[in-house]
Amino acid sequence: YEAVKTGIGNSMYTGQVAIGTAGTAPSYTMTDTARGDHKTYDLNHGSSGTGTLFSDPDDTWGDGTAGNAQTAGVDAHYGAALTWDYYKNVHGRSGIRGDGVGAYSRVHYGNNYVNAFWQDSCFCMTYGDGDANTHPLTSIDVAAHEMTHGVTSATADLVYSGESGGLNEATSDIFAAAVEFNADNAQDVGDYLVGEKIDIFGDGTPLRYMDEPSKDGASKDYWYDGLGGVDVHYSSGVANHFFYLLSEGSGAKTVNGVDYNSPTWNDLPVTGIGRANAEKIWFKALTERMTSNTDYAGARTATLQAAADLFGQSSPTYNEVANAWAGVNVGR
Ligand code: ASN
Ligand code: ZN
Repeated sequence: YEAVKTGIGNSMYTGQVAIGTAGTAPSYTMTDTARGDHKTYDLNHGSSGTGTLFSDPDDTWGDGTAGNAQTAGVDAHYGAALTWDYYKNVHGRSGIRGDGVGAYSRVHYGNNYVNAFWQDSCFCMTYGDGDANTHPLTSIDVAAHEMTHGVTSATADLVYSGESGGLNEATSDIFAAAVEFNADNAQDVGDYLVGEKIDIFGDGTPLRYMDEPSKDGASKDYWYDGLGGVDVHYSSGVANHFFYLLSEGSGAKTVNGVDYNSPTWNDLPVTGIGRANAEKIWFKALTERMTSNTDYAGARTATLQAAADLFGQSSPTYNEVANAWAGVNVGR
């Protein structure tokens, strides 16, 4: 038994945060003993292997700038911890597979690499440093998005193409938002935007908008025959939109200082059931009802079954699930 150490991390996007570390002076490592020994490694611009496990003599990590190699490690390690805590505290799931075993993170992948990704093969996630190696893709929502790909693989295992691929991507965006809201970090408050911190476009706009996905110029707001032929990062828009409508309702609303305005396909209103209920429904549907080839019609059935199990088939909550799907042109 080794007592849990708590290091101090100076992150890029979330200020000063506590991170789980292991060891004793002068050789601490970025190993989160409270969360399945999740480790974070420095690829130092390489693109294979695990590079070097982050280590530090005084357990104070990073300086909040991209110029310090530890900084991106702090953000990735913190994002993994928040995601672990979310699944544990909100859904009673211990780790990605529910077996208490941590994954690992790799940062500083390649050069000017503007992406992040999950791999089942290593049970790990990897982050580039972004444009000019100065915008690491290590925000809370991106970390939660990637780690959730692991959860999806371990559960519904939605095939990453066609409509199931869009549902796979949406699941990552939905729980990315959920983790960010639940993190309650003053420097990165929860929102229904994805990637607003990493500034991929250089103009402060996010990667994706859940209230009206088409605002990104490519994502789809509503189901149509042919949606399965669209890139999974855009066909996800329909389920992201469903989740927003179900959580917050249609029309204009401000949440944590961000203005949203969510339309519906049928112009009928949807009354929000609250984020916490919507999260429970999507998680139960993902882990108990969806399978690898679930499509949008199947996702509707799966979430209605989950809502019936959780709230009852004659509950107002169940009816709003149907209304939110109708609002995105699924099963009207
Ligand atoms: N960042 C992307 C994602 O997680 C990488 C990919 O296209 N798989 O969706
Ligand atoms: Zn993804």
